Amino acid sequence: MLRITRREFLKYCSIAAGALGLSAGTLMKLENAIAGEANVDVMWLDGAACTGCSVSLLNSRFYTTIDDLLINRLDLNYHKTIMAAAGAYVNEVKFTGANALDAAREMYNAPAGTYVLVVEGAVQCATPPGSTTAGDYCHVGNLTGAVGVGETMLANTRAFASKALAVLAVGTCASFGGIPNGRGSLTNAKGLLYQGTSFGKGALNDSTLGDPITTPVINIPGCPPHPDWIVGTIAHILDTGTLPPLINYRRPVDYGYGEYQCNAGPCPWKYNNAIGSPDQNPRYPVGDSKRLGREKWTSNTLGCLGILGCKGRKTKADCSRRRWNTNVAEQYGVNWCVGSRGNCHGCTEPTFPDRVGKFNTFA
Ligand code: FSX
Ligand code: SF4
Repeated sequence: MLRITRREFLKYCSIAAGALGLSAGTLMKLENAIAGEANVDVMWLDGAACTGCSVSLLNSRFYTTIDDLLINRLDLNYHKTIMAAAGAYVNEVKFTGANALDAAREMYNAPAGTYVLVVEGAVQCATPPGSTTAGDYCHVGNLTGAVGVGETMLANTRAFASKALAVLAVGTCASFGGIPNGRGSLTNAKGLLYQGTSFGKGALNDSTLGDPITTPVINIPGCPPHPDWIVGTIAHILDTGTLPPLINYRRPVDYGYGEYQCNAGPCPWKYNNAIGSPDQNPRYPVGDSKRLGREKWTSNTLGCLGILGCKGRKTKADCSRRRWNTNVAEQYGVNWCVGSRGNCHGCTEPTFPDRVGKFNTFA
């Protein structure tokens, strides 16, 4: 559960009302629902994913630490990976006076628009052989307690999303389908609003799965997303009472989702390309690509990795500027994939993993 003051929440609701399409009547209901209460619930669901998004979140440092978030700003009661209890204890057994399953059901049964839903991982929508239930590839339990919702990630995600105030799709899987939707997948894994680049093919808005769900969705792609992108988006909502400005694919503009990696930092190799060398490829400004391949781990003078398959020139994010793994508040991190001479794999893009191109190219 996310805990903010009642005053902050009401301020958020009224300022965000236009963006969220909340009517005055809904706002009134919200005010009444939380009268005397000081918290807004956050439900975190995970489907088909490696859980790297949660692990990345735990590394938060730039804006604030995860300890500060959980102690002072958020009260995250339902997150199956980081809850103290796991497995049957979470959903079946009372522990320390609270039952996470009850908490989830309470959130679901509260008046509409009183919680935020976070989704990590793709939603698998296919009907497996021998089953008659769409989404039967991924079960998360009957978290709503409502008759007929069932246990699949698909059913739970749609049910919680339909009543949420807003939804954060954390990671490329939840945004676009990501690796679970890679070539050869049998499970019809989808993001919430998109499958790859196709809007209207997501788990919430594909009309073959039921009526489209219109709750506002913010996509924070990346495999995994940088912790600052997740925490910064949450902090923006809490601190300003507004949704962050979004650009294409409903991504927050603040984290470089409008800039190519080559330019955002800029990439240190971009201006280090043996300029003037007769071997230089003017399109991907590199020198001797065989030498580049052979020596990429040991030399820092060999220029752009584009010819080896680096996707920085078609991938939008600010890794090249923000970098990862800072241990100091408000200071950018120490390195990023390309900074350590590994190709950018295009993990923030809706075309990831197959349609951004081969991971590596050996010339
Ligand atoms: Fe996906 Fe998150 Fe990649 Fe993993 O769970 S965006 S596979 S880093 O962690 O959803
Ligand atoms: Fe840097 Fe890769 Fe862009 Fe080349 S393609 S400038 S190595 S991010």
